[in-house]
Amino acid sequence: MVLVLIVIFGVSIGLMFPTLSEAQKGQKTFVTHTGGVITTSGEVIDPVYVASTMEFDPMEYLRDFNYGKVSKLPDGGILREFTIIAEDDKIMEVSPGVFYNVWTFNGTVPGPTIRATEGDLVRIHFINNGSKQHTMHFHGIHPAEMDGVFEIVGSGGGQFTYEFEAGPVGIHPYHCHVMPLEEHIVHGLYGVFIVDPKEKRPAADEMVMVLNGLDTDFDTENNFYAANTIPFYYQHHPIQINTNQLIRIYVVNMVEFDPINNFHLHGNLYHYYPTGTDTVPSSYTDMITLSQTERGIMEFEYTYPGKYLFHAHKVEFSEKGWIGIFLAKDKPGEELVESDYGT
Ligand SMILES: [Cu+2]
Repeated sequence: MVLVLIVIFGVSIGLMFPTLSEAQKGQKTFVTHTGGVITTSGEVIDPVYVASTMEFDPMEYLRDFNYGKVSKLPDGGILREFTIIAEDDKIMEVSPGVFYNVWTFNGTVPGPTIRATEGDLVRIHFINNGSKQHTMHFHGIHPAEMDGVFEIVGSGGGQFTYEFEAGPVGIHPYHCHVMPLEEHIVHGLYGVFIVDPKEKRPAADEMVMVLNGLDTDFDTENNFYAANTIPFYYQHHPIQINTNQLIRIYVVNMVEFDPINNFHLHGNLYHYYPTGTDTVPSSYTDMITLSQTERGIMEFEYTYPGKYLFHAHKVEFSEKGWIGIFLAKDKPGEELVESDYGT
C-alpha cells in the first residue's frame, strides 16, 4: 500500500505564537521528486492563507452541526437524511510542510458531525467514491444489517443506505469498519454522531473535539496528535468563549496505535458525562482518560477572564500537537487577542 507523503522541510512545532503576517512570510515553494510544485503554508497552518489547498478549518468544524434534511414521516415522526461521500485520494497539509493522504467522509477529517434527536429516523445515503472498499459503522443501537461491518460498499461509486432510529441519547463515534481497520481509521474515516434528548440540554456554547493522531511515516506510531486534526491549531488560533457561560464539549478519542489519551483543562474543573448517556455526571474533575472511541460530554464555566490551556496530560501528545487555548472574555462580542494576557 503506497501512500503519498511528502515531507518537505523540518516541521516547526515549537510552542510559538507568530503573527499571521509572519506565517504568510514563511511560505516556501518546492518541487517534489515527481515534478509537482507545492507551496507550504508558512510557519502556522492557517486557512486564511492556504485556502487553495486547505479543505478543513478546525475553527469552523468546532461548532458545526449537521442536522440533515428534515421531513415529517406519515406517523408524525421526524426523518433526517444525510448524504455522506467517502474518498481516499485527498492530500492535505496537516502541519507546515507535511502533506498527508487523508481518507475522508464529505471531504474532511473528521467527517461531518451528524446530529439528531432521540427517536428520529436517521437515513444516511452513503456513496463510496474511493479506490478502496469502505463502510460507515455507527456506535449506538440499530439492526445488525445497519452496522456497517459485513455490508461492504465497493469502490468507485458503491452505495448503501443506512437507516435506524437515533439512540441512545449521547455522543457516539462513527467510522469505517473495513479491514485493516487501523489503516482506515488512522487515515481519517471517522466522525461524531450526537443524539440529543427529547427534552433539550440547557443552552450552552457547544463544541466538538475529536482527539486524533497522524502517522505520517506509516510506522504504526503517531507523529502528531491533535484536537480536530491540525496539531497546535487551537494554540495558534485560541477559542473565544465567554465567562459565566456554560461551555459544553462533545469529546471523542479516535487515536489509533496508542492505548490511551486524555483531556486536561486549566484553571477549572468540568462535569463529565461518559458517553453522554446519563443526566448525572460521573465526576467533577480537570482530567479524564479515554481509550479509543471512549467519549463523553464535558460541561464547565469560567469565572475569571483570561487565557487557559487545555491539552493531553500525556505530555508527549501535547508536545506533538494536542494542545489548545481558551480565551475567556467578560464581555460577549469582545474579541480578545492573546497579547491581552501575555504569552
Ligand atoms: Cu474504509
